[in-house]
Order: sequence, then structure tokens, then C-alpha cells
Amino acid sequence: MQSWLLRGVRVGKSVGALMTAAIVAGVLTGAALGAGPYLISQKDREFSPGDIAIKRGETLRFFNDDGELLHHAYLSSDTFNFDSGDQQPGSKFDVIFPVLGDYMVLCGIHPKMKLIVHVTN
Ligand SMILES: [Cu+2]
Repeated sequence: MQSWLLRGVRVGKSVGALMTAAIVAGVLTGAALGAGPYLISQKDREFSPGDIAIKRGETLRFFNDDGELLHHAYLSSDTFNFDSGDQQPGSKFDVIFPVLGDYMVLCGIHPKMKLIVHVTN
């Protein structure tokens, strides 16, 4: 009886440890996937990716990884606006999207650069 109990305790502990590990892993994964930031490259006169779906409150990080070109990112809409200003090569600019909807982000320097952002719940 006693040894059965002890074994039970031991099993219980290891299950508990496994569950703790799973929860920790879940939290870490959730943090990595949930909050972003999602990287948007600005290179060769393109946003890449050119189309992205995120959840409300998540962050896009615009990264000018072009060798020597200035870039820019702005959004003008009824519900939500931002403007990065000039972005030097190597610079980053973070934007949180707080409002649901579909948006088109543009570069004021290269008119053909377009990024579609779908913000969902
Ligand atoms: Cu540009």
C-alpha cells in the first residue's frame, strides 16, 4: 500500500513537471506568435511580404534593408493613420494596428510600393 502510494506520488510529480513544461512552452510560443512584431522588408522598391494578415493590436516592424535607398511607410484611412517619415537604410519602424479592417500602406518615395494589411479579431 505504501509503495503504491509512493509510486503514485512520483508519477504525479512527473506529470506535474510535464504539464508545467508544456504550459511554459505554450506561453513562450503564444508570445512569439501573438504579439509579433511581424517583419516587413523594404527592399528593391517592394514591401515584402506585400500582403499580410494580423490580429488587432499586433505590430508590424518595417525594416529598410535596402542597401542605400531611403524608404517610407504611411497609411491614410478613415480610422487609422501613421507616417514613418524618411527611413534611412538599416532603420526600423514599428506600428501597432489597433483597428479592424483592410488597409493599404504606401511608400511616399516609391509610389509603386504597396502593402495590404488585413487586421482581424
Ligand atoms: Cu520606398
